[in-house]
Amino acid sequence: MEDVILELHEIEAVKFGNFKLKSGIFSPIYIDLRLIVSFPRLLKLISTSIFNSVSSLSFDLVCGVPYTALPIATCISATNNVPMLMRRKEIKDYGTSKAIEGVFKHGQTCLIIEDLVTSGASVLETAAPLRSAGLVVSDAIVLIDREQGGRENLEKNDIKLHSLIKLSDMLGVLVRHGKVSEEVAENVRKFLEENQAVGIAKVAEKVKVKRIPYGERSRLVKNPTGKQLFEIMDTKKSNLCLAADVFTAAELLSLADKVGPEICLLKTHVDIFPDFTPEFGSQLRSIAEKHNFLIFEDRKFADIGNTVTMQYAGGIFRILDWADIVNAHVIPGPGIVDGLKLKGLPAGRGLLLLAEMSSAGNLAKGDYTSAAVKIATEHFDFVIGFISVNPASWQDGPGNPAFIHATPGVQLVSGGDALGQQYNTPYSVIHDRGSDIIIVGRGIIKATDPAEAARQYRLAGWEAYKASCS
Ligand code: 5BU
Repeated sequence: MEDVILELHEIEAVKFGNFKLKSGIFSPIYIDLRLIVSFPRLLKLISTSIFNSVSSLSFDLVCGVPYTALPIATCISATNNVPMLMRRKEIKDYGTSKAIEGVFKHGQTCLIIEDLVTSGASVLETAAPLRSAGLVVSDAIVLIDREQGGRENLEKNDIKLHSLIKLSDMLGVLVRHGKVSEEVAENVRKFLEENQAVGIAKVAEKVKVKRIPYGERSRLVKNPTGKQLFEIMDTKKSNLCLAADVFTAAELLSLADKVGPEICLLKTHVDIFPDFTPEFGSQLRSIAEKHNFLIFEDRKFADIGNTVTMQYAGGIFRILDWADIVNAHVIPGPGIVDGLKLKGLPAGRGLLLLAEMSSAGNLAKGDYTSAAVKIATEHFDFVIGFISVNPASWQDGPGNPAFIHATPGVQLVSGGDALGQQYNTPYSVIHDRGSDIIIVGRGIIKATDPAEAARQYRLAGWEAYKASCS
């Protein structure tokens, strides 16, 4: 490895000094491996060394973490005849909208290749969509491990990190060859020690409100459905709501049974279904009981109080009979909540108010969001929380912990669709933005294996929740 280390230093991919990092902190070392594409011989040497170091592992495919590791993965793939996959950093709204490009079979093993690991977050971001697509990801190989908590983080997520060079070893080699003084090396060692898991600590600082665990919050809730929702989340270790936007009621029932063990909530748009029958409600409720989740009809009521009472209880769909939770816009003023409450409260149902929306250019912000919070507070017995996107940014943060926040527009990679939907990752939604529930539709239902995709989203959402509790 000495050759690689010395060459990296030679091309100034590793520099010593005082560098301001993205996080704002100053680092005595700076590593920029993007440069290696300009040095084909070195790129080849790195790729060969990486491949040789994983010769005892068995894998069917390799996938580089975008972008710096892509040329390394490409070299390994082409030289050793191992097929490669590419993960998109953003899912585009045209073409096939796939998160993973390339040909693979369910159950194949994929080795992740990375250039530099600090907290391990980038490796996890690549592992999640691979796993959702049905691939097995158990190992990752990195050129340089900065030894700042990445190994431990990945281990917690069942990924073993193999590294070619540990930063501490690199320092040793450079000191031995007179490239840096012992004093500079010692300064770097001290910096690394003091900045363990720097990426994670940085995000934690941004969260304004320390989270109270879901189980404890259930005790603060008056409404029986709101209380039950927190309890289910706590019991099932799930803050995942499936947006089951499939084409038929039959498909929805089959999907609900498959994904049921992973979710706390199933969200419907019942007016989509051409095959809706009066039995739909009781069929879905029995699946919900079997797997212990609640049902949320995303009806988005928006009329005056009198009209919404009829829309809620009557018509073909008789939503009140089977949906534990519905939601409403606050555009008509508080009368809409009075109307829905008239029917919903005696039945023990709960209501979410739309305080924010996920779509680009939506008007639910500022005073509108504040009005939703005020109306909710005045109807604490019936309103259980909000549809929100960034409650941590609200003037008083997510507010009363009895209220739950559910956020749509979630995928494992950020991006959007052709019609204005905007996606954030589970970690961003739960940890950074202070929400409680991730609402995921196409990220799960379009996956090859929706049950496995749901498991990945559940784990991602739960990890983010645990990180924000600690
Ligand atoms: P997607 O496939 O994950 O984009 O589905 C999102 C779901 O959440 C879909 O059922 C929408 O109707 C719903 N949704 C939303 O996307 N944005 C909003 O602001 C609200 C609901 Br409210």
